[in-house]
Amino acid sequence: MIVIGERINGMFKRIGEAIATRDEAPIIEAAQAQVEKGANYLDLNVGPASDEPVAAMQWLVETVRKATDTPLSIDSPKPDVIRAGLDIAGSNSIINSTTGEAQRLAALMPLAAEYGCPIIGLTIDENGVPRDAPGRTEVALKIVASAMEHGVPPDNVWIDPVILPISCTQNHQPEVLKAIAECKLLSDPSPKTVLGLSNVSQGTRYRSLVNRTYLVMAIAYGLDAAIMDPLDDDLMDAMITAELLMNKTVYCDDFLKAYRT
Ligand code: THG
Repeated sequence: MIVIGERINGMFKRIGEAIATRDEAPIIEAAQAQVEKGANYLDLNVGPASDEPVAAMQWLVETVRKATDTPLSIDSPKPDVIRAGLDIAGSNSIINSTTGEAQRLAALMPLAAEYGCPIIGLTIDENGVPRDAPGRTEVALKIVASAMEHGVPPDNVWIDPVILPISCTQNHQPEVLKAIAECKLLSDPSPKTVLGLSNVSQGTRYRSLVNRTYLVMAIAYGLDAAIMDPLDDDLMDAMITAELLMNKTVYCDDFLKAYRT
C-alpha cells in the first residue's frame, strides 16, 4: 500500500492558520511526523479558504522541502495551482487530481505527460459522482482513454472512485469497493486505485474505527494507495495486517515491526 499523508491540508484549522500567516513550524512538524510514521507521499492542499492559492501552494511546497525529500501529492481543483506546485516539487510528485470532465482532462493530462508523473483521476463527470460501481468504472474508462491519447501510461493513472461520508451516502460504500476491483480490468497494465479514506468517516462518532474497517475492506478489493492519516497507529496497524493477510508480505511473529524496518 502506498500511504499518502493527509495532514497538510488547509481544512485542518492549525494548518489553515499556518498557511495564512506563513508560519513554517506547524507545516514542518506535520511533514516530519507523517514521514516518521510511514507516509510514502505527503498530500499538500492549501484548502478552500485560501484567497491566493498559487502563492500559498508555492510557499507550502518550499516549506515542506525544508523538512523532507518525500514525494508530494499536489492537491488542488485548480490546474494553475497544480502547475505552480509541480514546478517546484518536480516530477516525482502526483497530480491530485483531474476528474472525467472534458475541460479538466484537457487541462491536466498534458501536465501529466509533460512531467511524466502519476495523475489521480476522480470518477466524477459533468453529472457529478455516479451512484453505482458501473457508473464509476465508466468514468474511469474515460480518464484512462484520455491518458492514452495524451501519451500518459495507464499505470500512471490512479483512479479514485470517490468515497463520500457514510453518514449521508451509505448505499455508495459497497459500490466504491466493487469499482476498485472493476477498474483493474480497464487496461493492461491496469490503472492504480486510490481513496481519500477519511472522507468515509466525516460526521461520525467512531472515526478511526470506521476508517480502519473500510481500509481493510478496500485492501481486500485490491486498493493500491490511500490518502490517510499515518499518525493513527490503529489505522496503520490494520493496514499492515490486511496486507499480510492478502499475502503481500511474509508472516513473522514481529510482522508489524518487520514492516516498519
Ligand atoms: N480524493 C483525493 N484527494 C482528496 C480527497 C479525496 N484530498 C482531500 C481529501 N479528499 C483527503 N484528505 C482529507 C483530509 C482531512 C479530512 C478528510 C480528508 C478530515 N478532516 C477533518 C474533518 O473534516 O472532520 C478536519 C478536522 C480538523 O479540523 O481537525 O476528515 O477523496 N484524490
